Amino acid sequence: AEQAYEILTVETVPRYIAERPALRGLIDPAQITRVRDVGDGNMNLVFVVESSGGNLVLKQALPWVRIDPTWPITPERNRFEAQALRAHGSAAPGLVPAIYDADDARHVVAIEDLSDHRVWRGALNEGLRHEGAATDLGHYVARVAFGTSVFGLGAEAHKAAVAASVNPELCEITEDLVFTEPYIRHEHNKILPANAQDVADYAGDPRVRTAIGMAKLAFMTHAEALIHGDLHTGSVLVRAEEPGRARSTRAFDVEFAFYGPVGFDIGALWGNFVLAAARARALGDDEHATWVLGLAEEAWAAFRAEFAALWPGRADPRVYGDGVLEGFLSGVYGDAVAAGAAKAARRVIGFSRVADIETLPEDLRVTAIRGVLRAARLLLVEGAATEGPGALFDRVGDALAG
Ligand code: SR1
Ligand code: MG
Repeated sequence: AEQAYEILTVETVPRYIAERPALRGLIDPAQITRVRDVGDGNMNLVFVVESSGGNLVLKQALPWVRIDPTWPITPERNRFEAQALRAHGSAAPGLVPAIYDADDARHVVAIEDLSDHRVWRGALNEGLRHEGAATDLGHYVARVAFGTSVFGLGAEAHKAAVAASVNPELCEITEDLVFTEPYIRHEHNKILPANAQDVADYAGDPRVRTAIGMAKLAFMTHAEALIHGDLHTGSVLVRAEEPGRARSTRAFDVEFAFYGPVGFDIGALWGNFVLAAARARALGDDEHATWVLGLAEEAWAAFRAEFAALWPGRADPRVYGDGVLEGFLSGVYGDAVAAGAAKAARRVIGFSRVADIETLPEDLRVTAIRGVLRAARLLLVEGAATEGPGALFDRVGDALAG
């Protein structure tokens, strides 16, 4: 891929900060004590800049996928990230990192350093419980869903926001990796021989295929709100409550943001709870698996309650009465169930795997993948008809157990 701008390195970060007026005021380049390259995601460079006067994080989009440089991808995604961080920070203050600067020419955003938090996926995989994080995320999704929707913005501002947030390249990645490739023969798919029949049973089930087709259509057409677009547990930072310090939960990495179905964000969380629970079950920690699956209902209850609390402030209550609230929420629920299944299944069939499963020894990985696919099938085939996430994720627990 062509690279028409300078890529940051640990060595050049201090000069970069010195050249950016918005950053020079935050960090004195002469007082920088350390620059750490901490990028471990699929796509971007990330540096933590430490100074005696405070820290910040620089995130730079590469014009290719970081873990596969032969795969070109637009660095414009960094602009969507900045835009969505600002919109989400204003709709859901304290639930995303603060943004300090956005450099459209070098595709860099400068954001708050949250090194005293940890990535939720890793914490879940270690069996840790960050109580309240699922509630915080339910609130985050609700505030963003309401605040960026036609209900929160009104008709005119909503149209302008939709037009400014069309993010086709990143959406195409999701359309391909989540909703298409796992259901066709594709070079990205890596299937253990012992799971070949499990994948065939899942992806070959006509009911699964129809539900996934409908979920892809929803992803491409339900332009409800400026959703996060990639809200897996690796896109969440958590910090537990301590004496004298409140807990903190932040959604980050919003480069996939676009006007899409709110249920896709809820479903991303649910699908990743399934993966974490499958790991716990494979390791024999049923208690942790049950706790993790309980997060699905916790997130949903918080989302529902928060959205309903915001509802009285909606635009145009003449038309959008309380029946519309119920109709909207039940649409979100249906989208979330299908998205949850799709997001779990893609991580055990296609490109971009997760530590929850990949760090298991092979025999346990086979068991976990089998459970994830059984759970995904249950969600797609019977999920929307099951009474609420409590009952549904109890059944998911049974499906994981076999
Ligand atoms: C090219 S890899 C893309 C994947 O990584 C991100 O985390 C998203 O989940 C996306 O599907
Ligand atoms: Mg990401």
